[in-house]
Amino acid sequence: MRICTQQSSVTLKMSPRAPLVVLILATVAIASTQAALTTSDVLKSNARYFVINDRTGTFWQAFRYCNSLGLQLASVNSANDNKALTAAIAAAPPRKTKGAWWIAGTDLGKEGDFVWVTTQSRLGYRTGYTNWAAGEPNNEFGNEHCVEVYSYGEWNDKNCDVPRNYICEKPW
Ligand SMILES: [Ca+2]
Ligand SMILES: [Ca+2]
Repeated sequence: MRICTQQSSVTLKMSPRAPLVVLILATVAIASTQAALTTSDVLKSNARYFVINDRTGTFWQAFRYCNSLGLQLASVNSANDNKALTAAIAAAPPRKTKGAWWIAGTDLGKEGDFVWVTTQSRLGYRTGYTNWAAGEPNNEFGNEHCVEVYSYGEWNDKNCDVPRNYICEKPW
């Protein structure tokens, strides 16, 4: 023990005494938001669906934002479309909010009669394809008139004023 202590003491004496520097690492909240999508990004992209995870809005705010990019709120007309939509959700940058994404379905015109507001065609028109979650649409509280899609691709009618991320598509 004694020998050890002495050796230790010698080592300390021989070492240059560096000043103790305490580095305080400030937690810098680096904005993890994605760069906002621009019309030029849209024009360059071959994608059909654009998942907007850097902002939220009501159904109509989502509608207008998509239009401002030369896009429209997303519609889904087949199982293939829905597959592409869920793939786009999975590939999108992470987001801070929970919940589903607005797509273009609504029954604001006539209760229970859902149309794509962008094309004025009924959900399932021609293809018969819809992908409602079990028990939906249920018009809960008599106040659900806009369609959201869950990450796994099923649809729900929801209060149009609830803030949501949303999905735009290239019109064709
Ligand atoms: Ca409704
Ligand atoms: Ca519902």
